[in-house]
Amino acid sequence: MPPHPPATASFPGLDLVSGARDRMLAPGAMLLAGRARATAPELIALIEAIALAAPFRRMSTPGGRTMSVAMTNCGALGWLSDARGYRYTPHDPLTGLPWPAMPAAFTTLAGKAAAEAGYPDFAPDACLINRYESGTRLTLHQDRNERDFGQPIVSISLGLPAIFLWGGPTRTDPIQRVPLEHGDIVAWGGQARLAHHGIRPLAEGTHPLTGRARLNLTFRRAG
Ligand code: MD3
Ligand code: FE
Repeated sequence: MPPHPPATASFPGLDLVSGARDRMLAPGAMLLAGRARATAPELIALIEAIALAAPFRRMSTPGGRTMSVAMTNCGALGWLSDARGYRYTPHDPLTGLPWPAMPAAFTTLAGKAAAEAGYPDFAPDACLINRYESGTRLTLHQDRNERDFGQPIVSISLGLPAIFLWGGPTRTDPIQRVPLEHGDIVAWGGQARLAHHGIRPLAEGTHPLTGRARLNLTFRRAG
């Protein structure tokens, strides 16, 4: 037994030390715990500015349902869902304008995280911004609308915590639950790139930086 337990071990969720919960979730998938915590206030202010130009909206699924997650995008390409299917477009259909540019602070942080996870040349051209409130969920799915599955995906969690669900390449693979907290970054590539994943319905709460919401940035090389 070590003479002192790690300073954060008894306070799950309150570990303020970046990296204390780092782990490989599976080959190709790396949790970089708390890595976005220091820049979070800046990231949130940038999201608010993006949402003034390209408002959060709940999209329709090809099957005619309305998603519970509110979404917007920045970068050269934005992810869309509507009656015609899922795809990336250079313009916001709500305004007819190009999606707001991806802020340098986003690109830099996503690139650093990818490099730390073993993907050194990640240059995202798409950033999907998801907003969850109490009860909002994302059902199990794969991300397969991108051109090159050899490119990783980087996701940054801000605000309220969530339980991330993830399985394997087939729908019936066993599902792991991974708590994601404010400032956590996950990089997914290699064998993990086509894993099924989702978010459990968000629990109620308030966060000093995001209020009653969780924000997630998903960086992709789409084109
Ligand atoms: C695992 N968003 O928008 S990002 C999505 O928290 C999406 O909003 C979630 O899944 C969110 O498509 C989680 C984490 C993520 C993204 C892509 C993955 C996990 C992944 C691709 C393969 C495996
Ligand atoms: Fe996804």
